[in-house]
Amino acid sequence: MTVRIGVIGTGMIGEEHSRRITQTLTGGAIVAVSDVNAEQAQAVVERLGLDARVYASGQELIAADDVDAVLVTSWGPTHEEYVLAAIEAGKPVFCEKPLATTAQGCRNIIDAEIEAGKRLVQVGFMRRYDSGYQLMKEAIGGGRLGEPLMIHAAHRNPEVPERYVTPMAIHDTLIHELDTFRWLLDDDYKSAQVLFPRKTRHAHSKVEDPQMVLLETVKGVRIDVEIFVNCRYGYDIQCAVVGEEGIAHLPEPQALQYRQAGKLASEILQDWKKRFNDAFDVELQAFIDGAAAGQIGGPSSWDGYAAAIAGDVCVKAQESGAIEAIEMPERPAFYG
Ligand code: NAD
Ligand code: ISE
Repeated sequence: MTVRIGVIGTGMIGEEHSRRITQTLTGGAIVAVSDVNAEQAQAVVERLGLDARVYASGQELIAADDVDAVLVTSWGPTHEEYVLAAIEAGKPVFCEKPLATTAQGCRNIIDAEIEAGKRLVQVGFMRRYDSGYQLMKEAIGGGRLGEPLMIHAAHRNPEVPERYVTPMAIHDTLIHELDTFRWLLDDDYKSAQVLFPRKTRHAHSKVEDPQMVLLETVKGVRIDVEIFVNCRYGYDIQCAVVGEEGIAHLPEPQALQYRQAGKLASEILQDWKKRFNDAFDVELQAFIDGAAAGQIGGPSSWDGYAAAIAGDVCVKAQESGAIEAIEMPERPAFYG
């Protein structure tokens, strides 16, 4: 069975995901697209050679009889409305991060999904599908490291545009780590603090850069994450889990080593698309297979909600400079 997919939001990642579903993955076909910028949607149809109808609105696309499943890849503030509409229509929906821009928005989605009686939402936290992070999870779960005690991590981008402002370091960037560490450790957060080191001269006036986020989990694991979005040299994701019996480091992306001109060197990626290319493939294949089987798995609405709650507290901590408490409501049995 081919899962007939409608894509809402045909910008950068909407096009990327449409390309991979059409050219790399199996079992799915893009039959519908929609974007507030209709010309943009039409251009993607033409560039990718899709046999897809362009809908004037996301709501019409969701309601279409020949759309079995929905991809929401529009701007964050529009996600909640589309995910709710897909749940209402009983259609599986893959939603890029963030699930919603407020914790309340995520809660609304959870309530609707529970009301619908089955999981329909997969959130685009693709790091869970990255082979390096999966090895780390196995090492932690298998007890090889003993109990995890600390995580040292970094999320570095070469540069960010003018529209990237201080809270985006949390909502746009750290949000991936906020999900990944909960998943790696099978734990939740208890507190957050954000420190601002000396600012790089490469950052524009509306963004504090770099930032250091300090998290504590319920089980007492201490985590430090450096967010440095104008680091200049490349896109660099680092993670080391320190356990009682040893340390596990996230593998570096595969790269040739050169011995040349008196130097030993290897290239550093510049772009998150390449760094997580394989993870995006695996996550979307899982969504297509889940939609075909009527069984959606992977990062859930609850995970989107948990990351949003922690993210909101981190933004509060940016503003207060204090250690702020993170309180997670009890997880409904529906989410296992
Ligand atoms: P983008 O600006 O390139 O594309 C977003 C598209 O959504 C635009 O074409 C815009 O016209 C369209 N849009 C806006 N409002 C809409 C509406 N109401 N209905 C339909 N379309 C609408 O942005 P992007 O970089 O592709 O990011 C899109 C989403 O994907 C964001 O939520 C972003 O956080 C997420 N994202 C995730 C990753 C990841 O690593 N998982 C990476 C990049 C972006
Ligand atoms: C971007 O929005 C993403 O989601 C990428 O995965 C992330 O690493 C990058 O820093 C963000 O800008």
